[in-house]
Amino acid sequence: MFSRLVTAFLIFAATGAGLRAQTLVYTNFTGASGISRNQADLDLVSGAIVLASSNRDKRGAFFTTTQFNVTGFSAVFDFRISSPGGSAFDGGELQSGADGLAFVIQNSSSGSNAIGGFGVGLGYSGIGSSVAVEFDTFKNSATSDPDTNHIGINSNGSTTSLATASVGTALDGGVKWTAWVDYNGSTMEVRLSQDGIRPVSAQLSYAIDVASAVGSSSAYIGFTGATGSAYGNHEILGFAFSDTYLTNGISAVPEPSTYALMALGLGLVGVRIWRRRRA
Ligand SMILES: [Ca+2]
Ligand SMILES: [Ca+2]
Repeated sequence: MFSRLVTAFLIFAATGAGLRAQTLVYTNFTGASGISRNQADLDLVSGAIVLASSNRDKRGAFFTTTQFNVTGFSAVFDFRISSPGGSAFDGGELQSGADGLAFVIQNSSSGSNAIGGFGVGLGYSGIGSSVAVEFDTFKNSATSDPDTNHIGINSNGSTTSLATASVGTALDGGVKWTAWVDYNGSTMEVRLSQDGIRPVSAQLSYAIDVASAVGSSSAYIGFTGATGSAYGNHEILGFAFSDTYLTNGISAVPEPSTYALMALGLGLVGVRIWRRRRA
């Protein structure tokens, strides 16, 4: 019940000499404001956003309707890929389950309405001025995929990755994954786990100038996903983003009750700082 009331917040917490860090939190997406859903569905029961359902040739995306600083940031999100099915040949292999999803930072001409290609495109292909972290469950020879279960860092709407890492456990096994993407201004790190605990070491790390890649110090933040002849159900369950890099990342997508307490705590801190400066 409470989770239906608490969906999305913007916190503006005072940091240092007048700088303001923006934190975006979606404990789920029921009644969520501040995002544009582009061919992606809201699951009214769970509050998840379904980027692409377990059917042929689906694609979907959602992005923030405002831009956030991307010169340094920390993000965490929960996702689930379930019901892998269908089949398609690629590279001489008959595969089932496809195609995956991506966390996307973009400043394309379509803005918050951006959506990319089906299938191998992961709903991301063609979205220019962008950087993406892909979670890819289908091995495409056209994009030099290393295997049927990997993560990668991509840019400028290309699904041929700049760097990849194989994942040992099936991404589309129907279990909730938590993923962390942290960018300190020079290196992007990706972590993921099924126990909700942020791994000490990154599974994938890549040096990249995000501001140059998107052509701006700020960009729209969101997700894309797609299916082809093979398919799966691709959901984003929750998402939190800080437009300031945090050394230890964001530990988890806050639970609705925890988040209400955290927001209250930050509010009180803000009041204290203000009073001290006025005194
Ligand atoms: Ca692929
Ligand atoms: Ca790939």
